[in-house]
Amino acid sequence: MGLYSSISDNKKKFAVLVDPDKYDSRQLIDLVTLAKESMVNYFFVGGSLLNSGNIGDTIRIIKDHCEIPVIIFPGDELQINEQADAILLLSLISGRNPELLIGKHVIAAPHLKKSSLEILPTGYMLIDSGKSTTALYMSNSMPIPHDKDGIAASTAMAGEMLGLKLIYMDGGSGAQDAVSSRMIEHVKENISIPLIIGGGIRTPQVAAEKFKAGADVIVVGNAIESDQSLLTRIAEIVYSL
Ligand code: 1GP
Repeated sequence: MGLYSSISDNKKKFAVLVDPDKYDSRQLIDLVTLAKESMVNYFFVGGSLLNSGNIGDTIRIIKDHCEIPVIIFPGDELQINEQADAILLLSLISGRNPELLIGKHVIAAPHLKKSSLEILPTGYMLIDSGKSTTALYMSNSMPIPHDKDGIAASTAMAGEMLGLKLIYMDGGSGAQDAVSSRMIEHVKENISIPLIIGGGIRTPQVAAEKFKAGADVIVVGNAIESDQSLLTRIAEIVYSL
C-alpha cells in the first residue's frame, strides 16, 4: 500500500519532524527507539534551512533502526534523497512567490521522475503564528493572517481543485501559536483531502484539540527536541481517538 493510501484512510496520524541540524546520531537513535515503542506513524525529515545537518545521514540512521516510513519535508531541491519512502512536493499556495509555487518543482521534476520516491503533491499554507519563523523568512512570502479562516478555506479549496492531494497548514517550526482550531474546522469542512497541521504544538492537550478540530495528521518537531517524553504522550492520544 502506498503512503498516500495510509494517510487518507481516515485514521488520525502522528508525524515526528526531524530537523537534521538538531540531532546527533546518538540522540537520533534514542528518538527512533522511542518512536518505535510509541508506534509513531511517520518521520518527516527536512528543514527550511540546513546548516550542519546532513539529510542523507539522518534518513539512513532512521532506516537502519526502524520501519517507520520516512517522508521528506523539503526546504529546497537539495533535500531530495532516495533513501526516503516519499516526499511532500510542496507548493506554497498561501504565498505569491513563484519559485515556491512552481519554480523549484521544475528543477526537481526530472530528478523525482527518476527516483523511486512516492510523490505526495501538497498544498502548503503558512499561517501567521505570532512571530517570524525560519520557514516564513526563507519563503519570502506573507503568511495567511491567524484569524482569516475564510482566506485559509478558499486557499485550501483552490489547492484541492488544482489537484493537490494533501493540505498542510503550518505555523512554522517553533511557532508561538499553533494554527487555531476554528481555522482547522473551517478548512476541514471545505475540503475532502487529508489535512496536516504543524507548528507550535507543544502539549498532548493541544494535539488532541487539533485532532478534534479536524487535523488528520499532526506534526511535532521543536517540542520533542526539548522533551522526548512528549512523543509518547502524543502517540497515546492518537491511539485513544
Ligand atoms: C514545522 O510543522 C512543523 O514545519 C513542526 O513545527 O517544530 O513547531 O513542532 P514545530
